[in-house]
Amino acid sequence: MTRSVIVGTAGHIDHGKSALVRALTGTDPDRLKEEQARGITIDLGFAHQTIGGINFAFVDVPGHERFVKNMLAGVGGIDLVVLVVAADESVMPQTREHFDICRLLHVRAGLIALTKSDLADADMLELARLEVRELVAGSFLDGAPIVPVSVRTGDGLDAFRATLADIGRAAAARAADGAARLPIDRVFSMKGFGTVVTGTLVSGRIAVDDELAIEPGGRRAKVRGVQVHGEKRREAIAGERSAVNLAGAEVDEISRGEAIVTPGAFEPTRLADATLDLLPHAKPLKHGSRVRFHQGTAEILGRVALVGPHGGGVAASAGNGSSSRVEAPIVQPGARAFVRLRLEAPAVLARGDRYILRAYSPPTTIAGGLILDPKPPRTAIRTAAAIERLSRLDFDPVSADRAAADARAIAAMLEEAGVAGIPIASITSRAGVAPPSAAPRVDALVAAGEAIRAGDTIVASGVFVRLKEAIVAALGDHHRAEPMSEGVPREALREQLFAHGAPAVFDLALAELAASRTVAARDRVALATHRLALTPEEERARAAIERAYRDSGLKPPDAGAIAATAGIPPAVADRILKLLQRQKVLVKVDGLLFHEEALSRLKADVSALKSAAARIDVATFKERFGVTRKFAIPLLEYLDRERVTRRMGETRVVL
Ligand SMILES: Nc1nc2c(ncn2[C@@H]2O[C@H](COP(=O)(O)OP(=O)(O)OP(=O)(O)O)[C@@H](O)[C@H]2O)c(=O)[nH]1
Ligand SMILES: [Mg+2]
Repeated sequence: MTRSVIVGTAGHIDHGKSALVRALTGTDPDRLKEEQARGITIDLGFAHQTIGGINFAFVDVPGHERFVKNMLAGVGGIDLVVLVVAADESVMPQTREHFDICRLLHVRAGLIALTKSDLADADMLELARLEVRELVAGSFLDGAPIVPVSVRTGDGLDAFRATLADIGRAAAARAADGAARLPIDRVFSMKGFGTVVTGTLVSGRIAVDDELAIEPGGRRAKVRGVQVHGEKRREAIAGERSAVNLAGAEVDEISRGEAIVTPGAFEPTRLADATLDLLPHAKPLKHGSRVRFHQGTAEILGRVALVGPHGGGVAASAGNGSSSRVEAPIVQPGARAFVRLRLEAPAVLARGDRYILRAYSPPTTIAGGLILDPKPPRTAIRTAAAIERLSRLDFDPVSADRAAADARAIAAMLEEAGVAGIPIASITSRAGVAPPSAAPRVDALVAAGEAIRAGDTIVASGVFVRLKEAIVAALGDHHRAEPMSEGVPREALREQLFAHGAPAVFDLALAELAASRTVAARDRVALATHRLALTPEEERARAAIERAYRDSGLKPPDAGAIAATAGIPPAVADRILKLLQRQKVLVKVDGLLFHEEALSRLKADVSALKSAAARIDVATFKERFGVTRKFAIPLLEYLDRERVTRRMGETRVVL
């Protein structure tokens, strides 16, 4: 299959971006009436062409400073950039701004088109070349080809195509094994098809019949059709400009900025921890500044909370204690910092995403950065501990061993999640791990003894060990305080130690403690070594009461009478009666207590009547078991509940 490469244009207004795309593809990317009338690009334009055996998809962006937000919606998914500089005007403000944006987004490759070469003489061309070299020095475009072209004369176009194909060939492929993710840049309705969304598939695959989610919001939609470069396809893969026909979603329910994704792989979030690079010519950035956050095709208002400086460790004013406050920070132009982004609407984010910030007003590009944790816990941020935490989550997306960095991040996230643990599903978005790698990653953590898996949740091993210790300690305390209790009800123990934890984790801890014979876990949980400690008086009372109930069978005396006859103080009798019920020696039936043996025997006797196809009514029951109506009615109803009999009118059948 032919490689697909997505090329974005960038550059100042009127420098010939759209004209170049048209010359290369034969398609005018300025499709809006207003664009054609005004001769400028307002919104994104799209065109495609096979050049040198590569399918190039062009995303043409507007240069006008008022439409930078549209440029940002287009540049997110590109593989390489054509920085367009008109030879007769050279480097201008949006040349710089667009270039800054490409750098902040870590666009990896590109080339420079010195357009309108027919309007410049040799000196002007040389000057423009020099200025461009100076602009890109030290960046990803340092040393990139600078190709003079004229769409008027056609000069340089062949050389440009050849250079573009070379660079396209070298562009890295995108992750097709990741979760499907397509930030939407256009939504429209097509006659006979219904809703169509377009965008760059930045990861994963989208195939016909896939069930996808539209995030934020989580609405589901089914893929009815897929087109890439105007051709019908069974599936689109990462790195392709795709048009997706959706069933079950109306055009007015979807907008640019949303994304279609694998359901469950991305949790929309209003909070994200990130690195931030402030541009050298931006103003110092204050804590709490209101900004425009751009990621994918979305623009969301928000504020930047400054956590602290990047790299240089903890600020000198931070002190030593991990809870000490860091001095109210400010980011200086050109510096990098750790920040927490607080968004006013949810975003679809994953660890490793690049983002751009523009000032609230005037809306100029000021910064960009890397998402480290798209779902951080709501902890204090201006502390040395917060800086330390972000240092652990930090990674260099270009040179770092991503798997090792993500493993470190998962370990840090696990630790801070404590007893709540993290759902295995969320390591896709929070740790940026592709879904097929999530299970092996979890297996590796478990094998390395760093985590415990319980159901769909993983918790840090340390947390799990401490939980088991806490269970043992709590049971010890309980037994000392209440030697007559056989233990703590399971739910009460969970509430006491683990109210915020995942139930499966608690169950696993108990199961392991039971397997190692440390505890006995039934309805109540006790240490395995626990024996009921009854005083001699209590032991005598227990024996007397139990005997009284056993001997009286289905006609037990009143509890008070038993105590009085045996000379047991009421308080002691009360404790013992409760104990015998917890131990299920005595069973309560409609307020009456019976010995368990008597009830078992009754059930067996009644069941035995089945062979005789007998029916029982109250009179026969009274007669057969020698009991009065006072006992007969509750006992018969008890037998119904136990499914030994079933009532039919005035009689009962034995089941
Ligand atoms: N002489 C000459 N004119 C050119 C050349 N390329 C573009 N132009 C003209 O420059 C003007 C602007 O070109 P566009 O391609 O619309 O510029 P743009 O960069 O897309 O502008 P925006 O999208 O609004 O930022 C048009 O009138 C083009 O005809 C060229 O190589 N030579
Ligand atoms: Mg244009």
